[in-house]
Amino acid sequence: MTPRIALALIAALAAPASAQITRHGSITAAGAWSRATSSRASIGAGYVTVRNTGAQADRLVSATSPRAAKVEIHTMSLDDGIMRMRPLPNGLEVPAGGEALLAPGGNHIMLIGLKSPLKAGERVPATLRFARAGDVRIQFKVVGAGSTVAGVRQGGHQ
Ligand SMILES: [Cu+2]
Repeated sequence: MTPRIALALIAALAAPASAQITRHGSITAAGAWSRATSSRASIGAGYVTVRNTGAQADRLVSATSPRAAKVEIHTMSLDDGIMRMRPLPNGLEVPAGGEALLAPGGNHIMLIGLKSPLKAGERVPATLRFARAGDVRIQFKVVGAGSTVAGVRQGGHQ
């Protein structure tokens, strides 16, 4: 891959994440985004990068959104060649001075029981609850369903 193509790819990957940054205490949530859902979908996934500038580890323990009946913190793993997702019972650690990446193919925020489809261009509010930093409000910027940021198909849940 030439450097020029690599740069273009990085730009494409970063595009939906260019949006906004929310800071609360030592926790920063940046580039929250989600993919538009079909009219019949009852679930959606949210992605965000969480940074911890504090001296102690923090933990994303739960999340809520007015747009979903329930919100879970999920991880993804390969199970017999099929990507499956499951809730993280103890949430997700954000190491001191480090970050937790919630991205396609890996950890993500699962919006369950969508009250209405996620539409491209809108911003879906959510609150991330951290063990130390408390509540951090974010907005998932919804991008078109066709913009496959990482080309990951989601398994499980069906
Ligand atoms: Cu999930």
